[in-house]
Amino acid sequence: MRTQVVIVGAGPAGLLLSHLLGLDGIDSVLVERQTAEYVQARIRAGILEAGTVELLRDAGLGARLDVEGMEHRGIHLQWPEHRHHVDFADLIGRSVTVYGQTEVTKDLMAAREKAGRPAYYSADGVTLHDVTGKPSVTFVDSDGKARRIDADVVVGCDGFHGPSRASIPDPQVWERTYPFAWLGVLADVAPSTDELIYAWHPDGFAMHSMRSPRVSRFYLQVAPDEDIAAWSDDRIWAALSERLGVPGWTLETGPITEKSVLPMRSFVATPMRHGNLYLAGDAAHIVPPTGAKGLNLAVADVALLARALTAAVRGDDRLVDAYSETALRRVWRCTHFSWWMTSMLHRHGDDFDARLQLAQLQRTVTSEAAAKELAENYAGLPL
Ligand code: FAS
Ligand code: PHB
Repeated sequence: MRTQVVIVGAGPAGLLLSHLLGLDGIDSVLVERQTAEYVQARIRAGILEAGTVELLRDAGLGARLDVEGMEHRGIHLQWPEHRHHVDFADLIGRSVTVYGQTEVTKDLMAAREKAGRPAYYSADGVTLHDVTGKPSVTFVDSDGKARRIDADVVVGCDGFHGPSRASIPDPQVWERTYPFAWLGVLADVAPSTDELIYAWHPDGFAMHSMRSPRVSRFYLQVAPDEDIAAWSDDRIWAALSERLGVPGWTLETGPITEKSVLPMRSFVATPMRHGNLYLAGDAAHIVPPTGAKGLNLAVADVALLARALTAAVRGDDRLVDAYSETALRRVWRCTHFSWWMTSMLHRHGDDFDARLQLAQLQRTVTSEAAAKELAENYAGLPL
């Protein structure tokens, strides 16, 4: 089989890249290790930056988002006895939208189906070949048939554990693992808050997010090697009530439908291009989810790369030649912001560290300049 762009990985980055290239008349083929059902069901990000919402709308993917997405003016920052709203719309004129990654993936999959763009799911043994010359990708398809796809370009959208990054010789890698993880909880209960609550607490960080007016999403800071079996539903609700509680406020509880432990790391690998191989999304970088950047950064990479590949097909290589350097400027900005939010809100170190964190929180909610810095980074810098 031959195509212009073969995309390894059909998560949000791969699916969106395929869609954007298709809008510009560029053919692509997606090759995904898992089943479509598995990819679609993975519970991950929940917040879309203003720029991400605009891009999805402009790409014809905004119909359900405009009906089911919940626009939020800002977030609540909290520590014991104190809860402060940081209003992004007032501060910088931009907001964020709550719309789960599962919904974005569902919309992207429906668009791919409708456009009839080819995708191989349940592909085994995906291997990249000759990425600096005439690239190809080989694999065994779901019927057990060996396949080879020849392409002008290969794009690795295969996440942190995919094979594409390994095809870049001598990458420079930066990594920071954190001394804690998140216990993620999904519950069939109406949110007890209008907008997200990020709570610093002596017992550990907690967050109240949501997915719809009837489904809430929570996170609890736990040990990096936490055994999820140690967290009964009762223990989860008790910890969330304690860490999120402020005088006069009650956390509503309900049936927990999913719980999982999510490791926390910062990771950046450069370059994001090697010959005719490009990386986008988690294949090149990972941020701790405290800043709600992971999915949005993947979208930003893909928006940049789609424009660059389209220009290259039309004979102008300036954007593809600048892709890695341009993408990495935003990657490092988002890596810093995610590290900053994570370091400010999670209990680690000693009491001196705790006082520094509380001082930073106090500064952020009382200084317009400090609040604007958070707002600009959280709502997202212009794409
Ligand atoms: P993805 O990892 O989503 O997609 C990569 C795709 O490549 C997958 O479908 C995978 O199956 C496929 N693949 C891997 N190896 C392959 C191979 N050998 N051959 C073919 N295909 C292969 N971000 C937030 O902002 N908030 C959150 O709360 C949050 N929670 C997260 C929880 C978890 C458990 C994880 C892992 C990430 C979370 N993230 C969160 C970050 C997440 O949203 C990512 O940023 C986002 O999924 C990035 O999208 P992709 O780059 O497409 O990578
Ligand atoms: C989520 O709703 O899953 C979510 C929201 C904000 C974050 C991380 C995750 O920073």
